[in-house]
Amino acid sequence: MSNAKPETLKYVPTTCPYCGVGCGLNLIVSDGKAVGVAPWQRSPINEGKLCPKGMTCWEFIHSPDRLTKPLIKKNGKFEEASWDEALDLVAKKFKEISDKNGPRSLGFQVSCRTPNEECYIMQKLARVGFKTNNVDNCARICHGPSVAGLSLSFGSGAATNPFEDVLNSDFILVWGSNAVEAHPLAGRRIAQAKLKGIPVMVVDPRYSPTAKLADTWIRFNPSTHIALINSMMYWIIKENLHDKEFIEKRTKGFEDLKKTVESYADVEKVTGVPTETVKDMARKYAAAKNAVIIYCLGITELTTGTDNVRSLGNLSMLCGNIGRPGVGVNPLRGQNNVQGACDMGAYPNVYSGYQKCELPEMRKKMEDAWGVTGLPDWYGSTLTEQITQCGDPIKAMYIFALNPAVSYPDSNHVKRSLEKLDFLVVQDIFFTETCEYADVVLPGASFAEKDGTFTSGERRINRVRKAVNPPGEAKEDWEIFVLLAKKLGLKGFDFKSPQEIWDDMRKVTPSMFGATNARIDKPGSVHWPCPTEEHPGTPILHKEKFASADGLGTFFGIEYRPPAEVADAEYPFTLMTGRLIFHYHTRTQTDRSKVLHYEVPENYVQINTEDAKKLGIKEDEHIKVRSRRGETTPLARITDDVAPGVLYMAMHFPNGANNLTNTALDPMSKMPELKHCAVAVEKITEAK
Ligand SMILES: Nc1nc2c(c(=O)[nH]1)N[C@H]1C(S)=C(S)[C@@H](COP(=O)(O)OP(=O)(O)OC[C@H]3O[C@@H](n4cnc5c(=O)[nH]c(N)nc54)[C@H](O)[C@@H]3O)O[C@H]1N2
Ligand SMILES: Nc1nc2c(c(=O)[nH]1)N[C@H]1C(S)=C(S)[C@@H](COP(=O)(O)OP(=O)(O)OC[C@H]3O[C@@H](n4cnc5c(=O)[nH]c(N)nc54)[C@H](O)[C@@H]3O)O[C@H]1N2
Ligand code: SF4
Ligand SMILES: [Mo]
Repeated sequence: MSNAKPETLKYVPTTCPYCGVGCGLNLIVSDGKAVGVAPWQRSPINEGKLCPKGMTCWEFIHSPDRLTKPLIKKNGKFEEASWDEALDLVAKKFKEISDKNGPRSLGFQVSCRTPNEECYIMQKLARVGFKTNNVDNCARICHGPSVAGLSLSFGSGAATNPFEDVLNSDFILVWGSNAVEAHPLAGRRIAQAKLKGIPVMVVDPRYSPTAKLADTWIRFNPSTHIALINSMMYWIIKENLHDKEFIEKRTKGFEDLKKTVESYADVEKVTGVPTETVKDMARKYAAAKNAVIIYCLGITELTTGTDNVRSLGNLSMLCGNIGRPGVGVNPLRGQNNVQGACDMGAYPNVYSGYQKCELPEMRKKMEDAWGVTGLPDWYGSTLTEQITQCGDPIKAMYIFALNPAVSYPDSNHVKRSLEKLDFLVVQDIFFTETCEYADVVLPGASFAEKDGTFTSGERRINRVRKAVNPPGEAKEDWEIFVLLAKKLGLKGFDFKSPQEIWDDMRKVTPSMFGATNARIDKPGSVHWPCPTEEHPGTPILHKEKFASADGLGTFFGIEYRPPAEVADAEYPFTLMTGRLIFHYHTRTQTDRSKVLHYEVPENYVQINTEDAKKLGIKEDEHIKVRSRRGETTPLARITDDVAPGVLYMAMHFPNGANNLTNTALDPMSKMPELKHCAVAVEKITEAK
């Protein structure tokens, strides 16, 4: 906190703008400026505690680098423009391109960082204004496989239980999640559970900080989840430890699963895990009265993402671990509002509340509510498909609070694609690497400068409150969409506040109808589904029956498949990518905090001691890492936390991990394989 005089301080309770835990905090305001953060003791989520990112989230707000005026590119150079000029140009170009080339020629990329109200209004603008379903959000490259997989298994794509519920469990299985660094205040619940004596098992190819917290750490070969889970299930069935009553009453498809897992007794060759260890994992999970699974991107960001998620669904149902306190399958949702962006219908095939665009009765309902005709029934292009389609058929794109030039796979491909567009709008709070490719850059407002809601990973709708004004001429993002809709002559966008947008959404969304503005204004708010104003909200899903049409959970027999690109003689290392506690994604915000920048100022890669020795690589020297798609030169960090042949690099740095990653997609969710590709490592010689 800076040294402002205490008598002028105002405390504004709001929600952390970073991860999906959704911690409550107070922004401290003095003379119209955010000057610090103070704990908000009444938040039931974090009970007054915050991680380093939450504590420092006030620092970027008044950064001199903030965008303060609209920018228009003229003759290759950006020039400041008025709002009228910039929005007239956006409206004209989008209209022209859509009139000439049709609805598939536009791409709308929606953020997961911004409030629900802004996600909702952007997808409404795309659908009403341009009759396109080319609308997607960055859950696609995050927990898209969770939405797809859990919907198939349980009928709903969301986490089943709240974070603090791990304290009611008898066994905590953490799989492909580094919660201690990526969701520290959910990680705190796991640490609390451990102190209570509840056993914690972490399954991760890397000895991550979360693995270090566990009672048991299981190392396995990267991306061999399905083989390992199938083998656990083989031994659970073989030793008759499965919950027959649950299987019979509440599920279908068990025979298919049983048949599939029969060939998975011994998976050591594939997974690297000895059979005795698998048996032990199986017994521990099955013996617990209540066992919970917590997972994250180690499961989802692979071409087998949806199948990995369904495999965890299989495991939980096999032991009856669904529908009560202390059990469940919980994806730790990533961004502050990734749950919300999906809930709001920023998706190519659903409206808010996952109401399907393909169903004529749904389209009719939305057409009546929105006062339009001809809403599209087709499945739109996903986030990374839109990138591949730049030039043909996509000619114009609107990127709202995303930084694809750094965060999407194969950065060189992303940049080449963006160059093919006739017209690109980027709406951000900073001039990002992606802005370079824009024709118009629009300055939005940060979380501290507007009202609204973020929905956390436990489906809790948390309040975001305006504490300060946006800098210069920057505008609240929802307002930018209202102004643009006016320029386009659209009806149904005459909103005066985010609360009015929320009510517009509520009216058409049965699962959220009861979550009124008044209710979500209270500490603790409400968890959707919340269909009526009297409904208490739903912290735990699938209690009596699953959310599927027939009320049953579905087992799927799933065979193991290797990743799209595996190490070979030319590219002998497996690269895993992920996060560090001190940075958030492309660092636009965290790197503008002095504290966080100081902790990790430069990119590095973890390499095993033996490998470093063989290659003559020393601690903290720059090395070259190459893949079929590009290269990067991070510092080397030598450690046994990664196995020989495996590297780990954070995704935070430009021209870093994503210069190397692969665009191959999971066929079901269209998730790119961000967590696995083959690379070569070279020492950089003196002569260079
Ligand atoms: N500090 C910080 N916190 C964040 C974010 C951030 O940028 N910074 N981002 C937020 C977002 S959007 C998300 S989605 C979450 C992500 O949260 P996490 O998924 O927990 O974070 P990651 O570090 O990406 O990956 C987790 C772990 O997956 C492991 N892993 C497990 N199995 C496999 C496998 O088979 N193959 C590979 N390659 N890796 C495996 C890696 O070793 C890594 O430790 O974090 C959120 N929180
Ligand atoms: N290799 C590899 N790549 C990955 C991952 C990985 O694990 N490995 N993880 C993937 C995952 S899970 C995710 S979620 C993505 C994240 O990818 P992105 O969402 O592209 O990353 P961010 O840096 O969070 O970008 C958000 C942008 O929004 C801006 N912004 C923030 N708040 C506001 C606001 O209120 N208004 C406006 N207008 N702008 C705002 C920020 O300045 C920033 O530029 O990255 C993915 N990429
Ligand atoms: S755990 Fe997540 S929500 Fe909580 S303070 Fe840290 S980044 Fe913010
Ligand atoms: Mo994410």
